[in-house]
Amino acid sequence: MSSINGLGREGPAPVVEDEITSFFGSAPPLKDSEKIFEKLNRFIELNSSPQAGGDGGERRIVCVTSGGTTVPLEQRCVRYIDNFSSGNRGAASTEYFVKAGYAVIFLYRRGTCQPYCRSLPDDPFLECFEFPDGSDIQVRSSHSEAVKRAVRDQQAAVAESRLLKLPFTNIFEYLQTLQLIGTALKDLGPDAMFYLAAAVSDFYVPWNSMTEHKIQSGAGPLDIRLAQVPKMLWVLRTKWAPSAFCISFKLETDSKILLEKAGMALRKYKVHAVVANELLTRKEEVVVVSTDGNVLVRRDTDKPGSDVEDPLIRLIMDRHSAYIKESHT
Ligand code: 9Z3
Repeated sequence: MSSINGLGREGPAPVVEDEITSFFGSAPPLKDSEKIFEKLNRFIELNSSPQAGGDGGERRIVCVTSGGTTVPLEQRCVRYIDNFSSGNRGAASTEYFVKAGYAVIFLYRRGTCQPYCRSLPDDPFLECFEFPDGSDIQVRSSHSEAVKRAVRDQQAAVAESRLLKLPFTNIFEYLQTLQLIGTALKDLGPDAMFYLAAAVSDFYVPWNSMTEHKIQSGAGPLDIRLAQVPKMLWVLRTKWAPSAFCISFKLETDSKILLEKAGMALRKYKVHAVVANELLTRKEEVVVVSTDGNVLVRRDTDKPGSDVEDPLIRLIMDRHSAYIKESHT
């Protein structure tokens, strides 16, 4: 049987499944996995009730991943390899999804950009407050509007159960938490979406071949063999949440290969679209690559402070609506 979202026979070889089993089998246990699971199910339940959508419908839920994963080199980690991502894309996209009525599970790298904090200074907590003439602490007038907006919007999103934040640092935590989210969202079928903006490591050191203690520099030059991280997109699309609408991202620094690589990812994983972006221009424009063709999405340069995520999320939401409609016919 074929379906609009099934991977069918073209999916990657079954060897991927063995790699995935071995990745999860050898990974250190996810801390607080039961609490995370409970939080997730509560959030999904609250947003799946007929009242949640407001106009009688259920609220759509999107998992936005954000920030880069680390690859530890030691079990008691002192050194790690990192992946570039400030988290701005994920944070901005989350704000636009919430504004549009989605409930967002924000799976983010600790310490990266957070929703509603983008207009605050880099070190918001310390920069935003002052003690005028020895009186009590207060928000600096120059930051007052931005702080009020950030606090109000973030608290409203959390109070209305529209935002659930789940942190990760390394590749193990990221993929284990994504698996929990994927399986928890399975029953939502096409109403669920994955928007995978996190920069995920391609290579890692398997936990059982990693040294426990800090690598000693006295031992001379270091040779490390990195294994390939199994392509979890495949398992997300075929097993965890096969009916969910799925958007992945492709980042390149060479514009000449970007669209070709995005097209390859689209065909290989049968995601519903790949958002292709180049490192230097990622805040200005992206190309949404899908079987309907390529769409260039640009930030509105006439509007100061506008985000490329504004038109991008509108386009993705329209595609999601069409997908839900198609899935029900
Ligand atoms: C992206 O391409 C994101 O748009 C950025 C956002 C990481 C460029 P910032 O967080 O940047 O706003 O600073 N994310 C996906 C990157 C990635 O690792 N993609 C993999 C690939 O290109 C596929 S999962 O192969």
